[in-house]
Amino acid sequence: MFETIHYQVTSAIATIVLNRPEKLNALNERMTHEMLEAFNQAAQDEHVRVIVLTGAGRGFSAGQDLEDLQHRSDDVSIGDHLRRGYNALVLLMRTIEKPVITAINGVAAGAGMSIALAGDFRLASDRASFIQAFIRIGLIPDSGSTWLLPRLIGPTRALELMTTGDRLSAADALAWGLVNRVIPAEEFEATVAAWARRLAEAPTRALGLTKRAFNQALTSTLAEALEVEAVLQDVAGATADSREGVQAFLEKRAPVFTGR
Ligand code: LHQ
Repeated sequence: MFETIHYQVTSAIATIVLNRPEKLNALNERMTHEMLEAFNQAAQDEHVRVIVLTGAGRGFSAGQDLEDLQHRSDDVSIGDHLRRGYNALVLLMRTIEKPVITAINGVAAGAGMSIALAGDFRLASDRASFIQAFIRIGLIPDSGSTWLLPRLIGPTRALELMTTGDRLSAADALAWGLVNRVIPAEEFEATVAAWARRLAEAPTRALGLTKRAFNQALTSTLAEALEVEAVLQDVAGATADSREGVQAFLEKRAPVFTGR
């Protein structure tokens, strides 16, 4: 049973809701570990074909719970705290071979912003905003922000956000390429659900393999990327969904993908 998050699977969509709204879903140790557990469950559940992560209330996540941090016993260093929790979580989100939507309903600050960035599809409400809050408390960006942010918005803008801790609006996040869409708050839930449904009906294996090839290519040479494509295309080409896609095209009908 989860205490700090809600986890629900409906129609092949796993939804994880961060649920400490009174603290803008600030992350304590329990919450980070429950998120890890939920993502692992979703990864292993063959009925799940897409994962949505969002926040309850007016925030997505305000990052590390600073009260919790202050009361932390000193036998675990901050580095180990990161290694055991946030680092594992962000790596899992990026390597799960199912699409992950981060539905950013409100403010995403510190590690909360890093986790928002780790989604494959980042959908923001027009009430969302983004803060590299680390510098405001004398820390450096963590939980993947140093790697993810410059790749999404370029080094100039990334370093400015990291060193000023200034708040980025949803509109600027869209203009800078940090999010896929900005959606009016009243339409947010329905629009996220429509994106999730579309992804849940897509060829899941091919989506997962695309994610693997895409992520590997971010750190490889062209020659390496071409080889990864060739290897993974063998795998994709042998799936039932690929056979169905070709068959449906030839029969001039819409394909029905099963995720296998
Ligand atoms: C909070 C928090 C919070 C506790 C709002 N903690 N209560 C670092 C170190 C070690 C290990 C691992 O990782 C990290 C990575 C990090 O994430 S470092 C960055 C940590 N996060 C921050 O520094 C952000 C702190 N929060 C804020 O600056 C503001 O709350 C923002 C700008 C996010 C939102 O501002 P407002 O909309 O004005 O809301 P608020 O400040 O009034 O917050 C609402 C409540 O939530 C409030 O409690 P209260 O009892 O007064 O109603 C806040 O104290 C609480 N809260 N963030 N991170």
